Amino acid sequence: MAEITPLNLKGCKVYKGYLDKSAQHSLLGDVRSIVGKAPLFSPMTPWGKPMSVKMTSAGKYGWYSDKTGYRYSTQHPNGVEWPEIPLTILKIWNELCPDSPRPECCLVNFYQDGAKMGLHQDKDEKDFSHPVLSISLGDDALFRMGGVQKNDSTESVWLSSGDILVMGGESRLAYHGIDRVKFGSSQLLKAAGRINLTLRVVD
Ligand code: MD6
Ligand code: FE
Repeated sequence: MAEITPLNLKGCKVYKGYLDKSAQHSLLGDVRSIVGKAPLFSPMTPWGKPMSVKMTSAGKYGWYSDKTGYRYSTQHPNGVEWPEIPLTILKIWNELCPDSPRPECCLVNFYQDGAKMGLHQDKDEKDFSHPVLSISLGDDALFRMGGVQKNDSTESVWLSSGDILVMGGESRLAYHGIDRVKFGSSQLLKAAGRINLTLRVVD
């Protein structure tokens, strides 16, 4: 993969255009095979509303939410173990996070029909010294990045198919979210939608 210099978004590294079209299509095949084994579902927020983003996971752990809270689980809500994280996805982690241990969760987020994700911190992992790497596929999304306090100032960037973001160091616990998706802006998926993969070290 070509060396590219990341943009700095409040301490988070944004690698625009990291994956070319063929790499994006091959990842899409990997995502389809994950979803074939572990179907997408709408997690329930602790306050009892289904999230607008559908999810599933690969790896030892999957991210899960219901009225008792957010957590990692070794099983899909239907009772099966999560599929393995595909090697193509692990290879991207090794390229961009070479000093970090292997990720144990690849969370798959699927945005359709006006789905968005409110400002949140990723803090269900044990060790925040490890980064979270995120891969965008499909439609463009407006990603908002803030600071460690919920009311810190924010900056936004449009994430396109093939872009990769690494949230590590001081930005690891910063608030972030997806304000909106330009549905239909990418031709990667047959229908409109956006897929986001996040890789995390959990234990
Ligand atoms: C998304 N991403 O791009 C949502 N979290 O759909 C995240 O919530 C995220 O991009 C941690 C690190 C990177 C991310
Ligand atoms: Fe997040």
